[in-house]
Amino acid sequence: MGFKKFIKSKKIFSLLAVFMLTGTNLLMAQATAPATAAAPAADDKTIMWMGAGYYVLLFLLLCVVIAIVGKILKVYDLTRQIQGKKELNWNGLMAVICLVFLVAGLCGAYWSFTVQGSMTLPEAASVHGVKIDEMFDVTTVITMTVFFITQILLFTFLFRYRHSSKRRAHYLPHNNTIEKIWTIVPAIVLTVLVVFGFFTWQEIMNTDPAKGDLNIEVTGHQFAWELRYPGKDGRLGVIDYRLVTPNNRLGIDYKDKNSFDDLQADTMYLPVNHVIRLNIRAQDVIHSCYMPHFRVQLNAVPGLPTFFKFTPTITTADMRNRLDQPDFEYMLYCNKICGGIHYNMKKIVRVVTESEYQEWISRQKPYLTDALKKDLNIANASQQKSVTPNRLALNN
Ligand SMILES: [Cu+2]
Repeated sequence: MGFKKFIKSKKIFSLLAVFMLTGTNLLMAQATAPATAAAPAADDKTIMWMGAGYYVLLFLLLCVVIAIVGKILKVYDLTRQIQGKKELNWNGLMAVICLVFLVAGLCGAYWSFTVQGSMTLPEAASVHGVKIDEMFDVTTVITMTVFFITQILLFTFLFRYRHSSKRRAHYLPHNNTIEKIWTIVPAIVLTVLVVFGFFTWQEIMNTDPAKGDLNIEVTGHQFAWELRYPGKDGRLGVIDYRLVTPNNRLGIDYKDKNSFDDLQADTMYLPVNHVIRLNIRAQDVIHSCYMPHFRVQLNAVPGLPTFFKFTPTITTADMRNRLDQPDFEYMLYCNKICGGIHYNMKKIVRVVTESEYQEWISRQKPYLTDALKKDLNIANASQQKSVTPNRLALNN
């Protein structure tokens, strides 16, 4: 086979497509659960290979079935023609296939709503989360109504107005009324949705900076989140990126007296029904602060401190009871693929009662560690040393 013929060969391309499909399937396949003692890693690999192979085979089988049905119909049509009978009505057949496709598609849409729809978002555990869900539901109902009406119309029209030698197609070059309807109706619906979204967003973001909001700082860096809580003053000290050192990872400026009682924490504790102001920062690349249960998501952008206010409404203990999962935890994730170990950027979030929160916060360690104190003293001493000779020089 010549080279030109070889690269034009459909069979070669089909095989290549199958190999690429298999490869992609294998590369993208992820084990659903981490390897445990009961199901070691080797078993996971076998499941992955079997899963990928199964779908490739299923796809090939479907192609073969379609090809065979097509060939059988073709042979049937040719036989009828040889016998001098009327040839097969391909237009009618296509019209029926359109109806079958409509029914199968609607069943598929129903299946994806009932099976996958329940996986979209967990129960909202914050005040504004309920409003966001309402907005989501309204948008879904409107778009799905349009989806079902248009799909049913599209395929039933294809069936109803299939080609017929007894009928001539109606030529409709332009109709202003139709143009107006399909421009104005979606414009009104979209305007309502956008205005609805705008007011909800305003309500969430433009709250008064009331006293008593709990300020928590969350700083993203490759690849972890750092938490900082204010001390008794309720205020977080100023940060300056130029002050970042191994012992002062956030670059806290100790010229600001609010900094001295700041606390560091490993788990994010939130008192229930308390307004939380999450101050979001990033140190290197863009991260995204994502807490799905609270419907909180905001990018963490280097050099652009931002915040998100929310009020958690369900304690971790309550949620464990509701879900009947004794080890359930709320989580803070990074929702921006920020590098190789992006998946590692998660923190446990615990919503507790006010008294539990007070007890927990009293046990947290100050950010100003002994090592950092030592660092700061060393810095002061060296500064003094460098200043003294200059003064002497000036005096001379
Ligand atoms: Cu990240």
